[in-house]
Amino acid sequence: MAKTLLITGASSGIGAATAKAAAAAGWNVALLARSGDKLTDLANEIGDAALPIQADVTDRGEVTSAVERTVDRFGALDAVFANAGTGVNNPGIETGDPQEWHDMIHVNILAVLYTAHATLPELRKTKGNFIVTGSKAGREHFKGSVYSATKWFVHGFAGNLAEEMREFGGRCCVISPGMVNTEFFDEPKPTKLQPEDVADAVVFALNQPDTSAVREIHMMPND
Ligand code: NJP
Repeated sequence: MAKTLLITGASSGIGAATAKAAAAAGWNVALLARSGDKLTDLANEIGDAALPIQADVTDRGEVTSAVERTVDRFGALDAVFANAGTGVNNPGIETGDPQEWHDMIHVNILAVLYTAHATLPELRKTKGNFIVTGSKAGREHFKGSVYSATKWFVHGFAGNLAEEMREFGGRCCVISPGMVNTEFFDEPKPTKLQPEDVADAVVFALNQPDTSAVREIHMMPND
């Protein structure tokens, strides 16, 4: 029977590319994001293996109900890709906008916790895999960057969650890319790293045998 992967931030970029790559590798995919039309188009492209679920990951109730719908449709949950994220660059704390800090902390930190909280009971049953999108910015320091600080949280959390999941045979991996060619930035940035490259790395982590736990994948544009 096909295994099932729930992806947050599936409407574009890394999440959409991972949905296609995982489906091509034989996984069922539950697709979460706020942009329902984009999810419907993606699900139509993938076919019966895809379940589009419009959900805001900062709403705990919507995350919980998305997990229930996924298990109702596919029978189990074998893996999660907590990938939804948002970022605003500003030159420093003195000039930063506290509302933007709030939004980044809500999506990049709290929503990752909500996603883990809602999915762990299912992943415990399947000895599943929780993969989360960190960042090169979560391994280095940048002047006044709240975005970078949220990704440092993600890296710390992933390591601790890996230890928690290990107790029931589960696994946790953090993917930390450098700059990727997605809609993440208001203006396109010059980078060679493509969302499909990151998607292939996620599928690699997903398809490890039971004997192996890939804990972190750090990848950079080859330029
Ligand atoms: O960007 P983009 P990426 N509820 O903008 C979703 C990290 N990263 O693929 O809700 C639900 O194409 C949004 O969906 P929608 C980055 O931090 C990137 O590059 O429809 N979903 C969309 O599907 C992030 O964690 C780079 O607007 C919400 C997705 O998030 C991850 O990669 C480098 C949401 C964003 O897709 C994917 O970003 C790096 C909400 N409240 C790490 N808010 C890079 N691109 O260079 C947002 O190191 N989304």
